[in-house]
Amino acid sequence: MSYVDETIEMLKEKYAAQPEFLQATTEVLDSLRPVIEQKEEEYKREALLERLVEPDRQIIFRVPWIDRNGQAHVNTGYRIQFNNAIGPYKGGLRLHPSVNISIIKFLGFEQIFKNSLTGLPIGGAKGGSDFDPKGKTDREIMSFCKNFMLELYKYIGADTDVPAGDIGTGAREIGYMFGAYKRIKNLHEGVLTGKGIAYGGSLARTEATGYGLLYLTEEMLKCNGIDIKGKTAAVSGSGNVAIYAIEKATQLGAKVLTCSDSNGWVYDPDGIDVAALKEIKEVNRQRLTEYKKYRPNSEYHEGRGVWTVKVDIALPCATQNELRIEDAKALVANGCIAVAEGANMPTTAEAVKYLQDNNILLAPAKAANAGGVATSALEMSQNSERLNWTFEEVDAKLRGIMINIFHNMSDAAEKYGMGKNYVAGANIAGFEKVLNAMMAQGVC
Ligand code: NDP
Ligand code: 2IT
Repeated sequence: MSYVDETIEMLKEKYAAQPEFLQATTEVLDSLRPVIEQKEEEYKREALLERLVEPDRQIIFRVPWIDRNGQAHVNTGYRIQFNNAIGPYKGGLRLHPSVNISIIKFLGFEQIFKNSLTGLPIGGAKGGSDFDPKGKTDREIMSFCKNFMLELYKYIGADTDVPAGDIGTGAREIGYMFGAYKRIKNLHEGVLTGKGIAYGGSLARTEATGYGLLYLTEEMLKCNGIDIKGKTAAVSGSGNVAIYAIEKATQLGAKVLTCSDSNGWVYDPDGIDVAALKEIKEVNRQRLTEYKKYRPNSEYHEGRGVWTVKVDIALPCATQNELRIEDAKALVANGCIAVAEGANMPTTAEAVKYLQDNNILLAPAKAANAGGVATSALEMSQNSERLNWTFEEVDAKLRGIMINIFHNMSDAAEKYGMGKNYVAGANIAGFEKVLNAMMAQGVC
């Protein structure tokens, strides 16, 4: 049995109860075969793959907090420090009731390769809690965030581990957490990214993931002889990534017909109105049912459905495994040409295969949504030099990074004879730098 297969078998046995982690590791390991086969004996002797799939550290802790009626509650907090071969641990914090060890481990594992692809010196980590921010008051959110940091502060630092936002964690939550860290440690350092502009945040970090997704998509289409201008797109989600993906897609001349939240979805034949969406989601924190009040021509539907709309480009920007085999079939049947993943692992393994078999250009998450963490690393640089760059400067760097990522993954796919398999290309290109660093640093 090959070293890759042995490692996959070991994972299946040891982590049978962690399906998302198995899905992410199996996909990556499977596509690393041509790299591993070159020096299989040497890598095996160093237990390279076993060390790659086992996090450096898994921190799980209790988070008590008090609600508006004085009632105390307890949630579970996580921080998985996966790999710091190429830089300090870096990755977001997810606050969502579905959070569990399998989800945080899959996200942390993906982050290793994504962060490497940015070309910047950042290792992989992820964290969060099964706390549900929905329907909570600001005071309740503050109580949770302060108590979360009361434990997390022990394990993080500007040169150790730098958390950031993810689902359910935006500027408000980062602010409360930063305040707690500063108070406990008496240190005003760049320990979190996605901070407010007034206290060390970077311009364009809010926009970065969505904008970066479109910069990479535009380049991928261009290199395949397609102009993004005039194309139609379907977006899922209506959070941070989705909003700025819609904004940039519209600026580039595409028309976005859909968006969604966990209750339902919107179809707007005139193109999603980003200003209305920002007011509903960022300012008022309401549900998408409100959208029709701004755009009477639009339709609101309960449940799932964005992938049934006929579009040229699909941009999943909500959550993992949201684009399933039946959705992939509907997209292909409707003549879709490209899928670019804004969310982490939004496409099921079966759907990935179907899309690739049908020659859809598929830009995988670890490349396509790397603009967020890349700009976080730019925020870290600005914090270190105690300077602030302009929006234009950060945005230009972001665009350069995304174009570079596209070419690196495309070149890697070509180098190993995998054509336009960007999924494999991104895994290999992200892995190579981590591999070199791990081998140079010896068994540790
Ligand atoms: P937000 O919390 O801002 O928005 C999440 C959106 O997705 C909301 O519209 C939410 O709907 C929807 N959603 C979340 N979970 C589910 C679910 N289980 N089923 C259906 N809909 C769901 O998060 P972000 O926009 O920041 O993150 C979206 C995705 O992008 C995630 O996969 C995240 O890991 C990834 N990502 C984020 C980055 C960032 O910088 N923020 C960077 C790179 C990737 P509702 O409000 O109803 O829950
Ligand atoms: O999934 C991701 O890359 C993020 N949530 C952003 C992480 C970061 O450190 O900015």
